[in-house]
Amino acid sequence: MKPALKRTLMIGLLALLLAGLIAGCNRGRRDETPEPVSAEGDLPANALQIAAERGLTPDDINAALKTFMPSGQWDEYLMFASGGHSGNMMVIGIPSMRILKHIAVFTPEAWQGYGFGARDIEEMLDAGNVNGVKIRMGDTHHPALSETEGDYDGQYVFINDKASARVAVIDLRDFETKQIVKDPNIISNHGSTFVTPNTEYVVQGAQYATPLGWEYAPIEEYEEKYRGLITLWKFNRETGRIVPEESFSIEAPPYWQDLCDAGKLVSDGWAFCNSFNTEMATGGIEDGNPPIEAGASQRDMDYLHIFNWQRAEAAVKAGKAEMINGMAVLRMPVAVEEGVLYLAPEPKSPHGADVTPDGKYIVVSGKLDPHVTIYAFDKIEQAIAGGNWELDPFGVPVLNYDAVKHAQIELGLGPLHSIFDDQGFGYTSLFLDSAVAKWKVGDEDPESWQMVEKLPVQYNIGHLTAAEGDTVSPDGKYVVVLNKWSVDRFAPVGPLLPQNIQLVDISDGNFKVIYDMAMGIGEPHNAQIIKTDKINAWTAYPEVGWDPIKQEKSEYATLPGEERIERNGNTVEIFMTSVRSHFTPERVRVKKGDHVIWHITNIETAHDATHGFQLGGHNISLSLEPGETVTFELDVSNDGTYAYYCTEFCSALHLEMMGYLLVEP
Ligand code: RUQ
Ligand code: CUA
Repeated sequence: MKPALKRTLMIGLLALLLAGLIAGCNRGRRDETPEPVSAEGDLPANALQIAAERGLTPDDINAALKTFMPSGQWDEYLMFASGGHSGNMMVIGIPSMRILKHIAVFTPEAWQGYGFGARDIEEMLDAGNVNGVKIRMGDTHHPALSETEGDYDGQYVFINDKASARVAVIDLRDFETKQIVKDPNIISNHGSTFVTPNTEYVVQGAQYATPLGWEYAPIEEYEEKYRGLITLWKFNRETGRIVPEESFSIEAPPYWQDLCDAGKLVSDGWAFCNSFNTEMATGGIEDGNPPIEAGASQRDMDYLHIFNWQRAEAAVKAGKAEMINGMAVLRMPVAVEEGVLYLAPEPKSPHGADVTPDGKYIVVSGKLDPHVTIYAFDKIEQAIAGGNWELDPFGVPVLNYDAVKHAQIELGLGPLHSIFDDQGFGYTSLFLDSAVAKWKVGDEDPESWQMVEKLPVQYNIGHLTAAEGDTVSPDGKYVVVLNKWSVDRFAPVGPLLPQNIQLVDISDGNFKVIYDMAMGIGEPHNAQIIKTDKINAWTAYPEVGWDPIKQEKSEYATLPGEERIERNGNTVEIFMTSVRSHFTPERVRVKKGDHVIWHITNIETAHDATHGFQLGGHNISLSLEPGETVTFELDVSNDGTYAYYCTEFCSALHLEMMGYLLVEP
């Protein structure tokens, strides 16, 4: 056979193989729909037999029918759940509870090329470093979807890192982290992230008080030098970035600010954070002091922090803030003077503060109080207008409890967080009871706020979330409870057990657990659930040569035919492309001691045509989504022969998608 003919045949064969492979993957939704069963129709003859053999109860069958998603069909909702001390976030389909994605945020994840060489990502992670220490972990707690007029708009999601007081921005066009900001004045945050109704600001409450800038001060000087803080991170929707220069903080007493929620509709402009440890306990059991948990639980009341971010913004614009470590801070006396900051007593070690969908009430749960306490926003306004307060030791007005407290509902032990549905019910997690309390959201009549029923869940429950539940118009249908301590629910996998989620059906008056899901990673703190069709994610980047961090075409975009290796002294710059099933160039020759700048453009535009790139011996792992350009840099300090290859099984000839890095001595 002539070599030319042989080559043509080979290429033809390859093309066939590839076409077959691509056609073989049935990727869309179900294309031919068999007749669904009708309500009067018969079930397949063996349905009951299967159920009987598996020992299923009618409730089990009901649960299975409500959660099963036929192959290729999409879930109605997406849940964005924190991954806790994994430092990342998870996307889970509801009602199937299928895990769709881990989004790397604070912690490197090799499979998505996050934090293993990609230059822009390293720079972004470095923006979250603390005093020069590279921070490559996090403790994510509260995801917040961006909102327009108090409704999730599907554009962005934010999440905090409690451990180092950082906030991240994730763009929902590609579900990737775009920015990490570090608060320069606090070292931990918790009441974060929560957005104002038009995502003007991302609200962040501190947690453990330190001197501002966490500089050293003896713990004996706690009251004098340690402070709490509430930060309003300004968000620019057009650039998709938090703007630290336009952000500001409000100094607060060294009570430990906890969960926050922004006001909405009638209470727009205000935000609410509760606090615990108004005792200002600092522990020291080793010195014979009461342990922190006892010291911090002595008083009957802690303080709900009530602040007006619009007035704070105006005061900052009027030059009334002080710059502290590069951040505008409204000091406490100024915040009080400007009518920005108030406190209201709240029963025993509160945790969650949640604003009702109509913005009229704030529901506070005291961990050590069996009630939720409901504050009426109009009563808060009246107390403020009427000067109905006393001053706390820091000169902050404490509104009269009886004047602002509207109602209380006794729910059970250890209430933590509340969420709402579309039928006028609230749901509160009961940590100690391992249950969810359902209660009637009342009106001006305090007696109208009533306990309805309690649903036992199988673990100690922390947060709970509902479909579109933090918006001005919740959907109802589903509540997801986020648990700790799975004990005996799953087959043993060693002493470190998976943490868990349960799906609760609340449609049509139901109130039943219909799915148990192990997350497989760290504690799911909070989550938000959005309608899937509100999200318009890209299937490929808009142009070949895309820089996902800047969300524009990269200056290093390399098109077919432009591949090259340029040497300039000791610096070698590589412009590479990837396409099924090769990298070009396939041989990269450098010398020991060279500095290598390596750009790779995935020139594919097809849905799902991702290539990966790992370079043995160099800690490099990249993910090249269709159209993406990635750059990494290397100081080549060892000579030798190294292989780089594609990590995504992208075609039948994926194993051949490799090349050699030849480092001459
Ligand atoms: S926490 S279980 Cu939000 Cu970090 Cu309450
Ligand atoms: Cu590209 Cu495997």
